[in-house]
Amino acid sequence: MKKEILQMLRGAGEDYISGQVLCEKLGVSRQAIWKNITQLKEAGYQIESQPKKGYRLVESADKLVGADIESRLKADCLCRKVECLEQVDSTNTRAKQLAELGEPEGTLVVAEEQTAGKGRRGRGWASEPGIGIWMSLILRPRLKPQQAASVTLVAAMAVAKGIRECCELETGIKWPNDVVIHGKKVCGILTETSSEPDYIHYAVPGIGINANTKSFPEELADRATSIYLETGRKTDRNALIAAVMNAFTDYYRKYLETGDLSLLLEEYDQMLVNKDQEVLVLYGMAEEADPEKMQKGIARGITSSGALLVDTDEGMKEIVSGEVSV
Ligand code: BTX
Repeated sequence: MKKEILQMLRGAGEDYISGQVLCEKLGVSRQAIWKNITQLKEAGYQIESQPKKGYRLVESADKLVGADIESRLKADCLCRKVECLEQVDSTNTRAKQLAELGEPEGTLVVAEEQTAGKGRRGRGWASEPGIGIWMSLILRPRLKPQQAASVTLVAAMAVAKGIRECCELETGIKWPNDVVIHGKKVCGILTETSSEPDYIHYAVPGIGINANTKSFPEELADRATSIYLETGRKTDRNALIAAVMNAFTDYYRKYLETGDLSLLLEEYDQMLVNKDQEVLVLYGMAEEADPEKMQKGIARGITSSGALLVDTDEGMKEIVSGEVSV
C-alpha cells in the first residue's frame, strides 16, 4: 500500500491530500493509512500532516525503498517487484540465487551496500553504503545463449537514458558496457547467465551506478566519477533506479523483437563515445594484453550482434571480445 500512497502524495505535488480521499481510493481504513504514513516517516520521508487538510509529501527519503521504486515504474514496466536489502555480498549473487529458486522475470534486487561487489573477469566493484545504486535484474529471455551478450549493451543504453532523464546529465557508452563521463566510469555492468547450449535459464544484468559518491579512493580517482561529482547535486536514487528500469523496458522489448540490436543500432552509436575515435584494440584482458598484438584503428559503431566495428590498416574488423581503450 506504501507504493500507492507515495504515488498519490507525489501526484498531489505541493497540495495536501486528505486522509479520507486516501482511504476511499485505496479502500482501507484511516488507521491503515496512518500506520503506513508513520512507517514511511520512520523510513525517512518528510510527510506533513495537518488535521483538516491531510497529508503532504515534503521530501523523499535518502534511502533505497522498494515501494518508492515500484511507485515510479510505468504500468507496462518489465520490473515487477523490488527486493531491497541493507547489505549483501553481491546483488548479482542474490538475484542468481532467487532465479535458481524459480523467481520470475522482472524481480530487481537492490542493496545499500555490497560487501563483495563483482566486476568482470574476477575484478571487484567498490560499493560503498548509502551513496550508490547496486542492482541486479532477473531476466528470462527466450533467445539463444550467444545472443544474450547484448543484454549488457541494452542495459548500458538504459542507464545512459535514465541518467539523462532523471539527472539532466549527458553520459556516453564506452563499448561495450561502461557508462562514462569525460572518460571516467560512472557505471559498470556485469551480466551473468545460466544456460544450456540452446536455452537460457536466466540472465542477470548487474548495474553499479556511482550516484552520490563524493570522493573515490586514490586508486580509482583517475578512472571513476559520480553523478554528484559531475553535477554538484544529490540524486534521488529511487527515482533514478525507476528511470533506468523504465528505459530498459523499452530497449529490451525492441531487442527481443528481432533477437539482436538492429532496432537499437542508431541510438547506441549516438551514445558511443568511441565512435569515429581512435581506439586501441587489446586482444585478451587489458591487464595482460600483449603490446605486439595491440592494433590501432577508428571505431565506426557496432554491429547488430553487438561487436565493435574498427577500421584498421588491414580493413574493417569486428571486435567481439577483448577490450578497447578510449
Ligand atoms: P569492470 O571489470 O569493467 O570494472 C571493474 C574495474 O573498475 C575495477 O577493477 C576498478 O578498476 C574499477 N572500479 C571498481 N569499482 C568502481 C566504481 N565504483 N566506479 C568506477 N570504477 C570502479 C564492471 O566491471 C562491472 C561492474 C558491475 C557492478 C554491479 S553492482 C551490482 C551488481 N552486483 C555486483 O556484484 N556487480 C554488479
